[in-house]
Amino acid sequence: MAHLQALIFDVDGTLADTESAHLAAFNQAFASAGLPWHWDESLYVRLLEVSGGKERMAHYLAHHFNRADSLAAGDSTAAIAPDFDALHAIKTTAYTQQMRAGSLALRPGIEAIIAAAQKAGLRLAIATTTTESNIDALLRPRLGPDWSQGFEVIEHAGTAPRKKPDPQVYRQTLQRLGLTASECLAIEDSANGLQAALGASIATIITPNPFTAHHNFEGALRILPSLQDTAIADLHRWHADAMR
Ligand code: XBP
Ligand code: MG
Repeated sequence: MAHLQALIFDVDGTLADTESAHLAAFNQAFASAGLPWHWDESLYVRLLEVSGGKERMAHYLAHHFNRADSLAAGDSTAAIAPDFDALHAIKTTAYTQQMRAGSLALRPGIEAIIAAAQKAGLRLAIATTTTESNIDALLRPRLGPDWSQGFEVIEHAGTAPRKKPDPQVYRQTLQRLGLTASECLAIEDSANGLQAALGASIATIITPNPFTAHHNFEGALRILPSLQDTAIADLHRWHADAMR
């Protein structure tokens, strides 16, 4: 039976409840670009079904934004054909500034489980849809300037362009770890993340958050409110149960 060797962490919504900050950054970018767009929380919960900030904005324009009304209101043509790369760069700058300046804590139990896993000799990796700069902006102030040394593999939007639920980011993580799926556990918060990990045959623990609590988590190994009360021994036991 395969033995647990590595934990693979998602970032947004899993390591920290970052989506409110992402939402604020999107709206800040729309305002600074002079776009007549504003996403409220209820719309963002729906838009989060599309992974990837650029993909999410394109989905919004295609499926939610009323071009005719906007043009009738005299909005600029930019509102109907924005440069998503440029807009996402503005958004990422706004988000990283928030992360570096803000007091957003990592989710309960995250720092402890990372430290305990390292002490127990488990290998750690990150498999996320967001950008490398966003990961650093979140983890550097909270885990210190050497945070990345604790993660042997970091796969992100820049290395895995096909976004969750596509399993690319997890398959590339396994390949770089040199491990099989049965030697790993994934930690996720969303249905897209679960489907991506299961697509790579990785047993997955879900820790939902207010943006994802309503998602379908069928196929998850465990659904936990957080990792606050989870010990490494629990992870080994749950993993062994899953391998039987
Ligand atoms: C969640 C996402 C990301 C963020 C926004 O990533 O889908 O798109 O919502 O970040 P994760 P970007 O896989 O870590 O849960 O604007 O950089 O995409
Ligand atoms: Mg997530």
